[in-house]
Amino acid sequence: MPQEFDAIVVGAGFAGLYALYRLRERGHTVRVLEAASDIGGTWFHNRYPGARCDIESLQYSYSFSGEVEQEWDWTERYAGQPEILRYIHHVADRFDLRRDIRLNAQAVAAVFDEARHKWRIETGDGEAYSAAFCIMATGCLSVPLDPAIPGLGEFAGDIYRTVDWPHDGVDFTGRRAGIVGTGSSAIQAIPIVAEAAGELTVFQRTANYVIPAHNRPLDEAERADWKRHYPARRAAARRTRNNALMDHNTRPGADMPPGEREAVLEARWQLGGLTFSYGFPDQATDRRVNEAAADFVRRKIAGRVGDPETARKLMPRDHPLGSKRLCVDTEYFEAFNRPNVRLVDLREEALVAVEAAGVRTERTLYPLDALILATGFDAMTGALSRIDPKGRGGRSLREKWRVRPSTLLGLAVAGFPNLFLVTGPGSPSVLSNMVTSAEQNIDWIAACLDYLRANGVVEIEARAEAEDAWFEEVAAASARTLLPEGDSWYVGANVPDKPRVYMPYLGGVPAYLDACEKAAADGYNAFALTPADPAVAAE
Ligand code: NA7
Repeated sequence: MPQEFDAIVVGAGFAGLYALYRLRERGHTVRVLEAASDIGGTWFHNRYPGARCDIESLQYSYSFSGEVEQEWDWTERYAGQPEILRYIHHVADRFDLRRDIRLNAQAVAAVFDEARHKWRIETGDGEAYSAAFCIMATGCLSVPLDPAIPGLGEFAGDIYRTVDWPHDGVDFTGRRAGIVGTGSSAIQAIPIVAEAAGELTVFQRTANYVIPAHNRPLDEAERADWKRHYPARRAAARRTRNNALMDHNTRPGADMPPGEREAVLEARWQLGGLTFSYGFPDQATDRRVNEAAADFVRRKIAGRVGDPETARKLMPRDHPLGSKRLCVDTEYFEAFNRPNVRLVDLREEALVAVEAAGVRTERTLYPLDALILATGFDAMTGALSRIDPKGRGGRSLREKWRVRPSTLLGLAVAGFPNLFLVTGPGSPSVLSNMVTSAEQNIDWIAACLDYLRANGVVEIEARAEAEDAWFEEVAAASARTLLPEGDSWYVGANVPDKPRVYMPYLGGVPAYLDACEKAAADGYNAFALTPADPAVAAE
């Protein structure tokens, strides 16, 4: 017999832990199912050297508890993985969350039982659970992709994946290391591996726009200032496009004299990190402004890399700035000035295969002792497609999303009653501060469950026409920008056969929050609500 709960939450990262806290507080019985051997989600898995958040720590943290805000002291502007994981453990302990979390319990199947209005969820460890509601807090970057490179299995050295790095670290001293990928993970790892390794060969397919983090320790005065102003700053952040205070400029770049535009870009560069996206409100929509920012970054690369030929290869030219996620670095380009680091441009010499001795390109064999894969994720839809929930009439979510990843507000899917997503496709999600956006989604879900309970509703399901309308809205928001042009994980370009759809909602957090609020305030008109069946209720 399955174990019965009011709600099952899949995933014990930032989102799943908050879902547990919030739903438990509202009087629901909840069980969290976590595939890993401990909590933390992204921050449990991604332990590669240099792993660090690209949103500032004072903002990339829970807002639901004033006490936690006051008692936790972030040590750096951008927190590293160990510190974020410590924070997650602190919150879990403080609110006694662990007692309702089952670890090593990977959800492998989820089937909606229409007669009972309940989800049945099975885990890889052979357990079964039943609940009226299933909340998928499965993460947006949680299913890693091994690259389709022939011969990976032939490699005689060690293969490491950034996403499941050995917990006690790797000693690269004196070894010939190679790394495939130059996305955010690789860009953080490369300078650190380069310092340790005998040699490091970087295999780059696409050069990326990379902005310096200017990471630094936080001092007591800065922390105290944030602690004094947290409520007001969180509220202000929710009125920004991305749920984060990043000093968003409001003056368009299009009509600015070039000298002035350059000054704005230089100021952004000095601010560092993702703030570079918010130098001009038209940077993502006006090609000339975007190109001015892109050209600025290329010139900075030229200034940071000693060898002009290497600098040229490191300059992105084939996609608008921001159409792949901006990377945030500490000494990334400087690593290429080291005598033990070499760049292989796979656009000039394609990767042919991995062999026992190393990586072979069209030109030569690069002998290696260790190979690091930093090759990305099946983003936003990957985790759910893998579980493949079966909704009304046995309908498969994987099959539905094979056509297009449509949702209503990134929260619900037509054909899948009582299933909720957190930061799903069609919400601002990965374009925003994920912690705050997850909290907002979960607060919406919790309020919805209150409403259903108060009104004797046993089923809630997104209406297909409402979902279609929201999908069009999401598509229109991205069509107003240059951002779908890049072959990014935002559009699923890194996964063979994935439909090319810009998945996150680009209309900004305020518009999204308005839409969520409206969807609740009008009595959930965009959803079909089913009242309790007296026969089942009497059981
Ligand atoms: P990303 O950003 O998806 O980067 C993956 C990298 O791996 C990227 O440079 C890819 O090149 C490269 N890649 C993937 N497959 C191959 C093959 N077959 N050959 C060569 N190179 C390949 O993942 P990250 O983990 O770095 O970052 C993910 C997000 O985590 C990041 O955006 C932040 O939000 C945090 P490509 O660009 O596809 O040519």
